[in-house]
Amino acid sequence: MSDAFAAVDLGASSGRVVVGRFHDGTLDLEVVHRFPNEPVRVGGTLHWDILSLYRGVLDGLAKAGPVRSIGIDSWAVDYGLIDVDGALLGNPVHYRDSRTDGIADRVKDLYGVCGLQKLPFNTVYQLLAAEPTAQYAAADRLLMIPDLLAYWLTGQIGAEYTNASTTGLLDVRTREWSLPLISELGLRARLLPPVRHPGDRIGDFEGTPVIAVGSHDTASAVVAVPAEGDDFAYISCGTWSLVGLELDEPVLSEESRAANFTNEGGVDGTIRYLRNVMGLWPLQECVREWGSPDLPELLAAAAAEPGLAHVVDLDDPVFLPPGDMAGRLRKLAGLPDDASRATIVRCILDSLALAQRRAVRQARELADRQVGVVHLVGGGALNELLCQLTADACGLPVLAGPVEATAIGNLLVQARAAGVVEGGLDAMRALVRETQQIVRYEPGGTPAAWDAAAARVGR
Ligand code: ADP
Ligand code: LRH
Repeated sequence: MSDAFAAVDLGASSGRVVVGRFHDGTLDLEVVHRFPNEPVRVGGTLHWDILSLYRGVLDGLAKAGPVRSIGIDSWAVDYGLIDVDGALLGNPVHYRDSRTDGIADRVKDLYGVCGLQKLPFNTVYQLLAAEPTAQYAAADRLLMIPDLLAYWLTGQIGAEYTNASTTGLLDVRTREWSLPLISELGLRARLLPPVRHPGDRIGDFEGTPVIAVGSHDTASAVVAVPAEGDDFAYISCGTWSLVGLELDEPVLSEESRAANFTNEGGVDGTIRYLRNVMGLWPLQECVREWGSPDLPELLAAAAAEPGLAHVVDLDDPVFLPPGDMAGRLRKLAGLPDDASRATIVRCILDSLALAQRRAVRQARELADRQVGVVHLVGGGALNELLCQLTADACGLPVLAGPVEATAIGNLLVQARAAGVVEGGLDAMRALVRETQQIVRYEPGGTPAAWDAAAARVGR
């Protein structure tokens, strides 16, 4: 067992259990179990298949063998409601479900309290959509997805801070639940369990400690950004691209609110100042519609297409829900019905690089910070074309990797809690730099072409 830890990392497209072994300044990773995360529509509502995910967690932990501790992270904003007996009330609803349509516009602006970008699916809007239901009436506690899984493993309830910071109900200044806001919105404060922090011990699963990590996957990913110094931007690139900076304090200016930038809570008291960019979701959806053709082949064909021939504003909320993604892209890009898959994929990747450039530039200006390099972590780091396009679009070097940044950030926080790793974020990042593969992409291409493309999408 020695210094082995298990990270449970649930992304919107797949889950994995990763064992990390720390030894003499090295970190070896082994993905011991990977399982799909496939939402299910029931009675018109899109749900997460939470029991199948829990099965994946249990199978993964069994394969992991003896470890010093377990940490769990997942995508943000979604939750399960439990009743007074601790039973789950219904399957958690997927943030891409339409039940929140229009709700954010009916509620007062919350930016001054929670500092979050207005996304239709923030937990607060989901709760307001759920509030008239019998399920809500019967609920005793709300548990965010990693907290729900930790509850099933340990019997202990709590709300891990980084993920709680994505609900819209946490005060960005005090870092505690905003009781005045909760009551003003007519919600029940009792639903929200006490806040716990990365490094806290949650309880035990079959004799193994379960430790709170940055349970928001993006918070764990940012821990493992292999940056040196502070003049970096990061892109945590998977289903979403989370594009931004690490700050000590939130930015709550009117300009920041208008640009829809978020101030999420990070590990070690940092602020994740970022915006959600649509990420690889449009590509994932096209690949699903097309019957899962080989991705590397598709990307090679896209690389051979002319660049910036067709671009769309990928931040357009029209792309949020699942289904007929290629049709929506063709319509917005003005492409014919018989546009090839390669053309569509190139359009997605050019448009994603353009949206990432916009977010990097805005973050830099709004936070008044220098950015000399962009770190791109997550599954997107495997997409060489996207990494190069991002370097070209931003006019900055892109350092791509690690692919499993989220699991690594999860493992590092556990290892530190156990005293196996010492120091702050700088020390943890140095360990990532020294042990993981990182690929550098230099900016090339024609900056004016990206300016022209930005003008074409009107942003
Ligand atoms: P999430 O955590 O949101 O589920 P990941 O970080 O696992 O997302 O990234 C998944 C994405 O990574 C896929 O949608 C795909 O676009 C990209 N990806 C995975 N493998 C490859 C590969 N071999 N080449 C290029 N891209 C890849
Ligand atoms: C990425 C992520 C992102 C959230 C979204 C719901 O997986 O956690 O940070 O905004 O999912």
